[in-house]
Amino acid sequence: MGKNVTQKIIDSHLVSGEAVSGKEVNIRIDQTLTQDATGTMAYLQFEAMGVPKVRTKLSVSYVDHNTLQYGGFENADDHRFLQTLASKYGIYFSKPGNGICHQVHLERFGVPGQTLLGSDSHTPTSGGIGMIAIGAGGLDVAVAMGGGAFSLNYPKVTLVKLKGKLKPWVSAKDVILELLRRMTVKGGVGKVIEYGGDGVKHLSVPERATITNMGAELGATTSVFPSDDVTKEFLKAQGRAKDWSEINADADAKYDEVIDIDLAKLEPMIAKPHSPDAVCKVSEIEGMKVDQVCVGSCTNSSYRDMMIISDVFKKGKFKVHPELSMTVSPGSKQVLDMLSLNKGLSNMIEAGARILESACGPCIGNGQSPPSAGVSLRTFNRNFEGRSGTKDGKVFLCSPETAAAAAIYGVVTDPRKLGKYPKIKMPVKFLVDDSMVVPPAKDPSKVTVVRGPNIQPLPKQSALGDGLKGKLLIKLGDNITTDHITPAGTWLKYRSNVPKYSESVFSAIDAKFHEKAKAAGGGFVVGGENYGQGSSREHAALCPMYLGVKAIIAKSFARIHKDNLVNFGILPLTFENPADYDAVSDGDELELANLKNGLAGGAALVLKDVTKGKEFNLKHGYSQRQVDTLLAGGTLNYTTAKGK
Ligand code: MIC
Ligand code: SF4
Repeated sequence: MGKNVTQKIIDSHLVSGEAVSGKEVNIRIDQTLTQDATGTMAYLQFEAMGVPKVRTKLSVSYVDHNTLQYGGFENADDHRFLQTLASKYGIYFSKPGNGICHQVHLERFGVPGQTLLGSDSHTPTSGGIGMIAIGAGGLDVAVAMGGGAFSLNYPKVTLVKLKGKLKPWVSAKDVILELLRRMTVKGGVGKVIEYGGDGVKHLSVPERATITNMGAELGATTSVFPSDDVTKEFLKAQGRAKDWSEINADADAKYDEVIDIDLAKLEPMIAKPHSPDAVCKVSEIEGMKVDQVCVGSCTNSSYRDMMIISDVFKKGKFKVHPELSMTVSPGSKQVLDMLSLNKGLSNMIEAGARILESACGPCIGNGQSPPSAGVSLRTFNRNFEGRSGTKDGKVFLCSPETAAAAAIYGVVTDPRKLGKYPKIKMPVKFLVDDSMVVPPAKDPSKVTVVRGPNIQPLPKQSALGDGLKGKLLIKLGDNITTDHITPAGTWLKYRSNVPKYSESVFSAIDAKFHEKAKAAGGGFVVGGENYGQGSSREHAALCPMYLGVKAIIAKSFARIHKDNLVNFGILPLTFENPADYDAVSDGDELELANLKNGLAGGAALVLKDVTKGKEFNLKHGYSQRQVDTLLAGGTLNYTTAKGK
């Protein structure tokens, strides 16, 4: 039987397990990437494994999240730690300013047909180039760097069949927003979203990458495009023709689900606050006053996206509206360099746009937070409440075209009103200058890893006993994001300092949570559907673990977060009957007895609400590996014990 693109790549990397959807398999990882905000922990974990040099084909350590922190040594210390560590262990180091990890990886390192594991949830961006690129917690990436396989549930594969061609002023972002509208933020769980159909050939690699990037918001394992002539041209233009190989689905390939999208019928779309799936047509909210516009992020910061903005402003045709603040963050040094050479940058500067560094910036709440109750239109991928740094800020997600229209008129405007659509040609040759990528040392013995005071040791977890007891510390609703659990923004500088960062846990919901949790000696957390959606940051498990959280009981979990909880020895459990969620209350005394038997499947896993005098059945769905990991108190304990 024929195979689809997903199966071809996963199956050729299978180390163990059966290729049956839903079953756990282990795959070999060719490449890894980390970014600074998750990287410091990942490398501390890698160091703890005692491996002298990475065992991947390629590993890259990027600095893009926390590049320009206000006042203090923490960032610079982190960067120095990351750079010296990379040099010592055979890892390429992409300096701050070289660009956003996903954009740079697509341009300079991604190879069709290979697997990539990244400690950032938008790692699937490289699916645009025909890779199986998966986001994971730093610990999983550390294991992969050490040559270990990556465990995942063999996915279901959804074919998104693209037909025809996009109309002027409608672009790749509108495709993924339409998909989010149809599938919701949970619609992709357990699936790889594979793109096919005759519409694929009309999309350039960066456009494909916009789509695969935001597949993360569907909750998908990853998203992938075939590797075809368009991919070949892109790699050739990057001076990497030798990295190309063709990967197409076989004619008789099977899919678990097929979704049709007629590109020609799509209109400009926009996601309303506070969820990437709250999507409507731009025309439905036209006229709403906009306070700021931000262009950039790993979703929409390619040369093509920047040139759209530049062209709209060309020759002083339009200016940024006087009551609005517009920022532009080109995705990489390559993009910025090319814009500065072809004067694309001066069109933007002349129009009044503020040019920011090639980094994540406002996307992660690092600067340009909206004014109080202000409206911000962003070409980014996440608009979770408070993520921008302004609690009552209203963030909308849209294409660069829609962002440009709003920047000019100061109100939400259908970009089709802007007149003639700029024709942006993909460069035949990109400007290639990798001087901000530092290769690893030839002689690692000469390199000393430098650790400033912000680099704190990893906290430890003890092995699981047979029972857990404690208070229900906090009861939460549906779609709790990792930004709720461990916020970024001004807290980012403490990513290497778990004791300090733990003070941020649930701070937007209950500022005293960390004190309460500590005073109670830890306890339980209850959540609704899709608990832990969003980021891959393992701090969302590590910090609650530090505060003594023992188990999270929810209606359902987001994939990466669930894996992170297991990695750090916190039990992610679900209610057998979701209605039982309503029966428990904040402050209840909870008890989980006979755990070992329950986890082994020998007995029901029963949650006792001592306060209410009630009992509820729970489910776990762990693989044997996960049970063993939890019993050992997390992956580090488990792998160390296995190694003995
Ligand atoms: C994000 O977009 O939420 C981040 C910041 O890139 C995270 C990683 C992190 O929290 O450091 C992600 O997407 O995984
Ligand atoms: Fe950076 Fe934003 Fe992309 Fe996360 S989503 S990697 S913060 S640009």
